[in-house]
Amino acid sequence: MRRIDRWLSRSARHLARRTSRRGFLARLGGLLVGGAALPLLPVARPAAARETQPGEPDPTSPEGDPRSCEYWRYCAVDGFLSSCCGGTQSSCPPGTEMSPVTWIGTCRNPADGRDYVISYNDCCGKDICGKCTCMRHEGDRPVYFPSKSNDINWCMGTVGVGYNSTVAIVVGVATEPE
Ligand code: ABN
Repeated sequence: MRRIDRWLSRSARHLARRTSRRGFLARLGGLLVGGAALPLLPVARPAAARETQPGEPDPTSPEGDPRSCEYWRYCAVDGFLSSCCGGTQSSCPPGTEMSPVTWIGTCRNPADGRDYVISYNDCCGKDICGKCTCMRHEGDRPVYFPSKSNDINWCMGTVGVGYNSTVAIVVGVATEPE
């Protein structure tokens, strides 16, 4: 037998004498379970929580949580938040229809400090949702300026005129008038 073969065979026999099959399986099991538990450790949790949409603030803060009235896009909302009613901040709950007529606000995004034009569309055709009432009135004008008032049922041009909730859709970056 060549020298390398003799050395390999001796090492293998030595290893076999020192390790039982049960011990090997126990160590392998420990490695697998330990590996699976790693993401649960406290170090990994904040990293996972920081998974933010690009251009959106931290979702663990009220300004970044679409189910909170303090979410930045809701600065001029008046109604119930679609995101608490089965929809999201930009999509209506199932079974409702988004109003094609909307009112517009301008809100500052704390993530980048820029102002954005937000379209507040009512979700229509289903009973009132009643969850997450949110009344913020930045730039809101009295109802006798209908195009600038958020206190109007904008369920117009939809199959059902009953108001359910409201979404806040980013239309674009607000620019200064020239
Ligand atoms: N646009 C929200 C709303 C709906 C009904 C009545 C008042 C305000």
